[in-house]
Amino acid sequence: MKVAGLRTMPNVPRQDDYAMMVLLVDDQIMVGEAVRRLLAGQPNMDFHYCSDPTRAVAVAKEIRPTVILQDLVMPGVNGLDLVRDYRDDASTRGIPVIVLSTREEPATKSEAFAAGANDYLVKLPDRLELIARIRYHSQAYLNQIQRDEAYAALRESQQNLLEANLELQRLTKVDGLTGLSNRRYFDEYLAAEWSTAARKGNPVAVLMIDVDEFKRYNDSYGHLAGDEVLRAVAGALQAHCRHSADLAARFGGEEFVVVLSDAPIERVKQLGETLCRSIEELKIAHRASRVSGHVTISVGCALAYPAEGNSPLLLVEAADRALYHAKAAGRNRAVV
Ligand code: GH3
Ligand code: MG
Ligand code: MG
Ligand code: MG
Repeated sequence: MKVAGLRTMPNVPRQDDYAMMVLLVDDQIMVGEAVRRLLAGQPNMDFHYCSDPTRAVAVAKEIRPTVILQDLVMPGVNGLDLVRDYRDDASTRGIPVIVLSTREEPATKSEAFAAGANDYLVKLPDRLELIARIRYHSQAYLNQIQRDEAYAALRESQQNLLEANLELQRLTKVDGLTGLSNRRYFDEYLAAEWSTAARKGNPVAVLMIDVDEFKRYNDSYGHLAGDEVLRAVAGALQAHCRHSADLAARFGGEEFVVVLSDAPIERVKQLGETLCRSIEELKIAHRASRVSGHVTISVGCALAYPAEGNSPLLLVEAADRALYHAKAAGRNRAVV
């Protein structure tokens, strides 16, 4: 018997990773024995026989066949119903089913395909044809599984890449030491806030914050302890910024910056003073400070309405000048 085209089927590559597993469901022990003999000695092919059709689905779930040979006429069970049962269960849905029946009428064959069968052989088939069809369907199934797995792996790696990219994107905005937004993000944010404020006719405020006597702190306690202070200051700043409306960022070194949008100057000044008090209240010992026995900050506040001759840069410079005045006036204070 010639089996047309099997050699050239593109979806049937050689693949020996998985054994083929044939499950025969047939009430007649003689058929079971006959098929067992037909398949005897086939390399890379296991055979399991189930004579009890009421157990067929459970057995299929358990042994995970790569193809099912399904009898049609069995006592109390219609083989076509079994085919539908395989198709209904997620774990057996994809398993190819070859109907194996003594019935030869085209209408029965047609019904079998309609029920979800993949192939139809009249009992008992020629050995070579049976083996060829088993191999063909098993291999197609194994290939499909492999494609599903490859696809799932691809999806997973794409997902990982996506997440890694998001994380990288996040990291470009974050200061590594303090976890606050970094200078790059501050610049972007301020420019965007400036545009929004220009559209709405709102003011934008910047608070420039500098740790007092920080060089002395490093000299006295060491650079690592200094880093801890920067983290603590960053945490306090963050805690005092309204979550979405304000931005706290590390401007660079021991300097921080806060952006307030659409806030009256009173609130800006008030926040500056609150920040000074909150750092003082951290009570981080600073024995070398000439300001107080604890770490303190100075804050320069500036507010501007976006207009001709004004710019984010000028606003930052104004905050910086106010900071200079806060330093000159004795530190540990906020100046507008
Ligand atoms: P002032 O009260 O006038 O601000 O005095 P200051 O000592 O704080 O000012 P100065 O600008 O002279 O010193 C800033 C110091 O901040 C110097 C530098 O070593 C330290 N510094 C800058 N970045 C970091 C950092 O990331 N970690 C630590 N530990 N120190 C830093
Ligand atoms: Mg039968
Ligand atoms: Mg400084
Ligand atoms: Mg300083």
